[in-house]
Amino acid sequence: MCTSGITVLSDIQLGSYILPNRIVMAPMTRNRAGPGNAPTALNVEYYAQRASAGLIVTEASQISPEGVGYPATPGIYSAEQISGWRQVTEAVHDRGGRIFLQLWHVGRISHPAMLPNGILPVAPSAIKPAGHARTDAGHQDFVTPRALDLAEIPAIVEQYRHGARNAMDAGFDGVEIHGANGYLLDQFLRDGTNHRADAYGGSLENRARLMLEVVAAVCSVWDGHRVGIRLSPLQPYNDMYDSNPEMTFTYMVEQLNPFGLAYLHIAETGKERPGVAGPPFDLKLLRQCRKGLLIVNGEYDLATANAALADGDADMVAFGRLFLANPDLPLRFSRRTQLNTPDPATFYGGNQHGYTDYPFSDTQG
Ligand code: 8OZ
Repeated sequence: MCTSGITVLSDIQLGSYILPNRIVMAPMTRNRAGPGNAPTALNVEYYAQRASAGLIVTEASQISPEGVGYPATPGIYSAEQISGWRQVTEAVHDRGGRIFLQLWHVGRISHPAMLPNGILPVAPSAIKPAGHARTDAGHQDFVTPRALDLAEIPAIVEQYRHGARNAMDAGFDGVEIHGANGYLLDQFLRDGTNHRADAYGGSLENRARLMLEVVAAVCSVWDGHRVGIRLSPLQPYNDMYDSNPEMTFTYMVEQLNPFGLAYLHIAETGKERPGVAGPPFDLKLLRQCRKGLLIVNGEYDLATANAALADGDADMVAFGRLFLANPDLPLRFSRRTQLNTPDPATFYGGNQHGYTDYPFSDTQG
């Protein structure tokens, strides 16, 4: 039942920005960065085409060479990468858009073949994920990662701070901390992957510590109202599990409140497979814990997104596949034009095909 007149096309204030609509382009790995993991002119075109989003969140971008886990994903640690991203932010701003960079460290979801000098991936604990890494040389079984020493953790936090500063140099409007989907921060947070016995493991307070230190570091560079964070409480992807996601994630959301972040971004994936990533709970609980703006993401369409906004279950809705395939998604929603169909064969890697050649509605008959 609709309780307000708010729709995806209503404007919204996000921190100090007034956004023209509530449609977020979800972060999507597309594996099309250039040499040196730097964004290219092709990436500039892709993001510029989608500048009518209320907010673009970029694909996940590594904060260090040790944080890389997949081929041709962009980074935010080198001068070349900053300059590539600057072309992206300028093109998006020229078209009136807003864009946040997603800060990423994959932790154990990597392979020596992807890492400098063939080193082992790092993780909270030496627990090998089931499955395989996607390396430059094709799929290879995951390896057992190396548990980070307590003394190494401050340097990880510094990598996030450095990435955040580089994102500012590259002209972004803010940053999103990738705390989701089984990557490093999520590996620390959930107890299936964190078996540490020091200040970063064991109790929930300890498991949440790294993520909160990273948030504090990023907020030392950017005002909190230009920082978002993404969590995925029920996501089993990357062999993730938590014995009590309701407790873990309600705690985390409450701990985040004092930072005054621009938004909390919840990836809802996994709710359709209750029990796989841990005992299920109603994600709406997080809405109640959250003081501030909430973005939801997970297979929404125009009708379900409008219903979520009208019912007050979220403030903005992120679209992944639909935005990938429809560069002018807000216009199509406003005109209720038919949508292009996303082609999974071209999601990851390749060239402009399936990337920048999805038609705009005004170029279709
Ligand atoms: C799909 C393929 C590779 C990486 C995530 C960054 O799940 C990703 C990702 C998604 O957050």
